[in-house]
Amino acid sequence: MTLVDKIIRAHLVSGDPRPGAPVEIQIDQTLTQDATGTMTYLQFEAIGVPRVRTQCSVSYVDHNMLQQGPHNMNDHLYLQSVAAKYGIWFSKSGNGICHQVHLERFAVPGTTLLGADSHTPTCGGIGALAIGAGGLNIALAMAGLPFTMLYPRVIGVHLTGTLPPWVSAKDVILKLLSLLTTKGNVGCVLEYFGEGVRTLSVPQRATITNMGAELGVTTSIFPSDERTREFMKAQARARAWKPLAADPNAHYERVIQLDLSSLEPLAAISPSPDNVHPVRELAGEKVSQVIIGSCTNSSYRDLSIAAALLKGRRVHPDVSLMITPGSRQILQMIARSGVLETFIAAGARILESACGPCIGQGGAPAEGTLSVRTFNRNFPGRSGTPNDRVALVSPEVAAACAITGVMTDPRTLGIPYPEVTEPKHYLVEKNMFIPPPPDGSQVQIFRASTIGEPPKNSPLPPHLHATVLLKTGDKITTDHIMPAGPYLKLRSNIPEYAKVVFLCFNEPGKPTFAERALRVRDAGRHGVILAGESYGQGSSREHAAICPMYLGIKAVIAKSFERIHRDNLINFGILPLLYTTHEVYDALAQDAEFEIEDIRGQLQRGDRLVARLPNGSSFSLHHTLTPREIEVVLAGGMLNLLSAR
Ligand code: MIC
Ligand code: SF4
Repeated sequence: MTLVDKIIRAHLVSGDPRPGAPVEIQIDQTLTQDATGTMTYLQFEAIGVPRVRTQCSVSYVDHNMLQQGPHNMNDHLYLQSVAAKYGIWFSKSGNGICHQVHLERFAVPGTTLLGADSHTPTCGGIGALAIGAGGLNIALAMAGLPFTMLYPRVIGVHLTGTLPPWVSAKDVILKLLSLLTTKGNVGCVLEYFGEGVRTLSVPQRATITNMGAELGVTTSIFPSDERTREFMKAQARARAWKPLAADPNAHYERVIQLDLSSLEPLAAISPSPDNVHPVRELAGEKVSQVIIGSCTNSSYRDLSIAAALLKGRRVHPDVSLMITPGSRQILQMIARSGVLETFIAAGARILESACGPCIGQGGAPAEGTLSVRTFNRNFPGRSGTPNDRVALVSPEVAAACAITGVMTDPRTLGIPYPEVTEPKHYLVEKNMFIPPPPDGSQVQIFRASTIGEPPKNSPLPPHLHATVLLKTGDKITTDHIMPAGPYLKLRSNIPEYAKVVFLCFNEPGKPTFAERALRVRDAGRHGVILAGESYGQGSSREHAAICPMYLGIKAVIAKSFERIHRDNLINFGILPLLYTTHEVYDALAQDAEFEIEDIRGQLQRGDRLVARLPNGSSFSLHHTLTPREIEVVLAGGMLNLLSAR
């Protein structure tokens, strides 16, 4: 058995453990962050169980931290009170990025973790089966219900060799992104094995599993070995460690061979994390901004190696260098070790331990300039600047660019490779965690005017009178559907947030997508979206389904869907439909109208749907919905289905 087989079988509630088959698994731990958390907990409240039924649930505050206006802090106080009431750990704003902190304090090898954030697989670095999902799925898991997923196809990644100097974990995942791309990996899990594994520390492994999210895989996982034990011991959690590995003759669907010694510094350039080039080929391009941070690359080691390069040097006059430590533990440790002092002396700007510029909360680059970041995403406009140019790199490359002011392969600097070792002891204290009280039943929930109710959907209508509201191409990300940045503060207010659905496709002087959608809805028709391959890449934000639902969207028709977003659409009663021939895509223009008669009956009868155009001709669509998913869509979403029971 693979490691994935072992963990899934140990958590199997129902289903046939065979690749591609739906299975239900028990969830041990959950995590949420504030930007997805408010909706998650509003839905959890609606489900109505008195206390969480997981082994451990944690609510983090790390995304919305700017507190311009009351929105953010209203959310934080709401989250804190819900956590106390329902038995959830609360990690206060400033304590760090959810994935980094969860790895440090809570993640356990061999457990299942479901998180309301697409980078939840970070904890695969410690040997947990860590999966990102929409908030409603997290709410259901907290209520003790199993999580439904397709039994994954497990791809083995056989690591050999050792990373050469100046090459780091980021280059491993960038290499895999160049090989596998961001499309076509739905339903797979990457499982790492081989003698190269033990050359990587847990934080390095976590960089790799974190950015595995960009491949679109369900998760990525490393075995739990001596290095894992070392890390957990240094975090004063050795007792929670256990060894875990695939059987020596484990069967993988396929195996990718990766010799760590053969890698070199790489960079992924906008518009996609799979647009990967060797840094040496980009060398010399002027850089205006460098940011070292995010849940991908802000570990103690990452910041220490960047500081080692900057020691005794200064940031190039034309570069703005920003640092966001991944957690308060790391911030305190770099304060003690002198790394922080080195950054300050070199001319870096120190931001707080949070997502910050990674989710467009400040740090937008100047127009037409290159921003070099140690982050995981470079989707268009995500930085806050339209037509941005963002390079995703390792901390080593980022620090080199900060010194020279141009894209730089650090191997060319002539600096001896700094020796940075993992700390034997991390600084462990829990000042910014609030453990749940033994009995929360008397806790009053904090409610505020900026926090709305989760909107309700109506059941799927008997006939679909479809109007194509938008025709888009391939690789539409959830950042295209629901922008973050300045709009992030609207996450708890669906009617307001819905106004910016597909903002990037709005044209000046013309009605917005939201206005057109409401007009179609009020005319008694049903808005649909037509898209290409890999619709819904990126974030787990269920707002990319809730807000379109609020605007009356009933179906998305695409060539293929990404896993989390497909689940979110179904959870909120929006049909993910597929076309088999490209002719259907070509035949339908924006504003086209068509009818799907007796859509409810057609869905129940089979996987094909016949649609009719106004000229009388017809075309067919199909779906891959399970009987359970059909039930959810017919009811108009999971909450409707649950309340009907
Ligand atoms: C992201 O990196 O896009 C986010 C912001 O962390 C999201 C969650 C969100 O949209 O709130 C994610 O990755 O799931
Ligand atoms: Fe936060 Fe960025 Fe990580 Fe998302 S990818 S959790 S925004 S640091």
